[in-house]
Amino acid sequence: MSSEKKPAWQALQSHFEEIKDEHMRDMFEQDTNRFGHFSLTLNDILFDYSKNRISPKTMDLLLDLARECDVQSWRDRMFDGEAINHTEHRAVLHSALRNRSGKQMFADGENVMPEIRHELERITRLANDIRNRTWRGATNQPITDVVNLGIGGSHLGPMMATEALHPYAIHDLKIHYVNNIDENHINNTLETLNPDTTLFIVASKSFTTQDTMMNAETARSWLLHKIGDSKLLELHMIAVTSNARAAVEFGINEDNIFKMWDWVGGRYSMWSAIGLPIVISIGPENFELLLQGAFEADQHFRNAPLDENIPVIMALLGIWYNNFFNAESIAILPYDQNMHRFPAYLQQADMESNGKAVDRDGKHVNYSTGPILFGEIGIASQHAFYQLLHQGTKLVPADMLAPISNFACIANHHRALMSNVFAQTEALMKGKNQDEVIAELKAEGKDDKEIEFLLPYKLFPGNKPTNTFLFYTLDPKTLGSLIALYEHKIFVQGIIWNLNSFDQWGVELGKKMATDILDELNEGAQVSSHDSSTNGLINYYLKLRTLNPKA
Ligand code: G6Q
Repeated sequence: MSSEKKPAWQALQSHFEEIKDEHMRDMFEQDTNRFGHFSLTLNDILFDYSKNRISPKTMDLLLDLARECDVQSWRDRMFDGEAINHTEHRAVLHSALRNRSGKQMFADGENVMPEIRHELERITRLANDIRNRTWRGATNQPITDVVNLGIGGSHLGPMMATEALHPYAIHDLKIHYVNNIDENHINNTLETLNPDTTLFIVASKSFTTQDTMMNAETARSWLLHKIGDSKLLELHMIAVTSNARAAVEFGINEDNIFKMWDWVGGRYSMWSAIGLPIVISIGPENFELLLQGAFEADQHFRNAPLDENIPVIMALLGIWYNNFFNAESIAILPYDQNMHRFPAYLQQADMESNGKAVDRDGKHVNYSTGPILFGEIGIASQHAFYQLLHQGTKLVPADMLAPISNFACIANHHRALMSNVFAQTEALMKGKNQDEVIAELKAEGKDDKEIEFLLPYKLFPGNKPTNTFLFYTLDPKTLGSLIALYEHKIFVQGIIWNLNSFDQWGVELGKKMATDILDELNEGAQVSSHDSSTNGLINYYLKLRTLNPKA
């Protein structure tokens, strides 16, 4: 049965009519322990969801929806290694990569744990060799710079995590990321590097992705130009891929190829050897803690009752706004500078997973699915787009994330930071009403005419929902837990929308067309086979490109 025909969905629709105009201000007044009723913890992570437009009845109905959509049995099917990615006939087992239980996990009837442990040992050895300077380049110098060449799922996770865990990074080793086929990216990166002390990781599950392969070829030429002998290339280039044959053909030594599996999707792969830059940066022990944090979130997701299950609640709140309030977007707003790529990471995880309009039965859905996810560092955003959150016409539910303490912790900085977190969630919830605005303007000495004029501009409607995550500090374990909570939230929403969250056919069309157009650009003759806009753009490009003989 399609999701919106479920009895709980219908009940939520009627309940929405009852509650839609209620203000959270009143809800907080009516229930003085609203925070106690609507907050949960996982280790030191506090999840406060009390500033949402919900009542106990809303939560009961949303939980009914989760039950009617069989969230629990789908969850078990995922952890049991069933091929729930049905369009690609694949299991979805990123949780196996961080399975610390000592128990077996299966894909296609095969226990995947021995291979996972084996690869983890291999990346640990490699990372240690680089970190303790045992790994030497062609001129016997230690590695000072590691460049990850990858895109999408082979880029965003490691980049986000190395940034987030910067305080745990080894100091005399720099990690760089190149994902863009635009030559500016690799050129700007190579400009600062010395081939003798640089190691490239070609990170590509398929080892066919145009962007990554082109960057890998440029990197290989740059290395060969300096070190000359192609046999020495193996000291400067390694690969992470499930296509070992292509990596060997490219010139990478078999011993330096780290494995990926079909049952890990790119955007869920930072826990595998794709996380190698993270291991090199923060060290194997810290990487194990990252895995441990994710494992603990997995355990929570598997075992906590639905009404105490953080990712389930996160997902249901998202459904509430997306499908009943018709909110189109969500904002991810970390109050930790090191989390500056966290929104970008979640953007892929969420939008590539649930940005779909065809359900598991091949039918076009007639309800809204994955939201537009955007975000930035909270503090910077306050001075940029929060205006729209506070006074715009759109409802944008937001997640705020903040550490109670951080590595450098300077009290005046950190207390000021935290005061902003608390102030923003309160301001978004409460808003500012007419009486408050008038009293404030009077106190400023404004006359009645000026007050009447300014009043509409100074009103804040409030009733804007936020979730707040507070955690002691952004250490590897906490980061692992936070990411896994979001992964499971996305999973639960996919189940409720009856989607396959683990394929991504939507990225294919543009890729294929780009390949065909590249042939036309290489040929260089004027084109007429496309629509008039595309013909016009290509022909304009071909004309002006003659200005630069290198273009
Ligand atoms: C992620 C997607 C996609 C993928 C990239 C890179 O889930 O599948 O973002 O990770 O297209 O693919 P390769 O790792 O195969 O180069």
